[in-house]
Amino acid sequence: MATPYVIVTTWRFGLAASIRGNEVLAGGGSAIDAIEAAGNLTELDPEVNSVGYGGLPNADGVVELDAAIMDGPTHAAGSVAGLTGIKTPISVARKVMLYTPHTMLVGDNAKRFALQHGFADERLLTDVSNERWLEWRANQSAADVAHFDTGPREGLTELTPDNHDTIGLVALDSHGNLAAGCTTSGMAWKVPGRVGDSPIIGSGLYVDNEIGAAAGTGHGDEMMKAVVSFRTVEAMGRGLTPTEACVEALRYLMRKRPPESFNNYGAALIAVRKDGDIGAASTRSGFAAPDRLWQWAAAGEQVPAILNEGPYCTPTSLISSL
Ligand code: SD4
Repeated sequence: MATPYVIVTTWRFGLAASIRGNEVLAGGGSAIDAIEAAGNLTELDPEVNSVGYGGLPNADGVVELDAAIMDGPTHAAGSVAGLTGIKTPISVARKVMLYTPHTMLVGDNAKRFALQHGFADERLLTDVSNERWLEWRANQSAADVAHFDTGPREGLTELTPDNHDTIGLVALDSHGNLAAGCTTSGMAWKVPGRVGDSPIIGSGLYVDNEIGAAAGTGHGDEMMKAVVSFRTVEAMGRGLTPTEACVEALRYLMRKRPPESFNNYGAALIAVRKDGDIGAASTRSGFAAPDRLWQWAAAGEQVPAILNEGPYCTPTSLISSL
């Protein structure tokens, strides 16, 4: 019997991506094809300033992209980090999976690999992103702009409303197979060379074709310390619903890290189970600024294409309930 196909994605812009992925699934396409097509839609949209083309740059004004993709049936994965000049990093990640014996390529050599595979070298910084970067830089001290000269820093990366909004993607196809993806320009104004959670298998995304798939968005420097996507899938394997599993992984993260880690910034997860049940959870309703309302999108055979919100679990409520 055919499985009820479905795709789930992060953030408001995920709605258009989910609709795109759902078209692939409705045509009998594979989960991984749906993930790639959906991810590409967001990557190529210059209005989305946190993914692919039009993404906000690092402290040097260079757009550095992270992306990964994972296939359920083969348990294969591909990943790129610190990739410059290529508009569709999730497709490069898929080529890494298919055409190398490796899982992850970084920096200049990831770009070299992409060019060898026919990707075009293009300018990723739009005029809007460039303006935003110039504005940010004008308000920094020389030491801050240099970043590496500031000595050891207490606490966390400085967080602003600009810092985030990765697209995480999970899908189940009509053949009963799962896949996951994640693509981002990472934190705006990051230290050059910084790699977030998104391209890290188990952190930004994870799939077990017998259980389910999960993907994340949020404070990558924190999330990767708790391997949250792997935890979510593993929890579904123990019988939790997708939403319960996302909540459990976030609880673990917040129990391990100081509450201040989540003052300005959040962590959110989406998940799909092998039977088509879907869910999500976030540490807060808005990340860093009220206009960055946490929303997640879904579209599928039995799921209308809609944006969803919550559930939310604040550090204090979770910590006091432990
Ligand atoms: C990162 N996790 O690079 C990404 C950013 C993000 O919502 O998803 N923000 O840390």
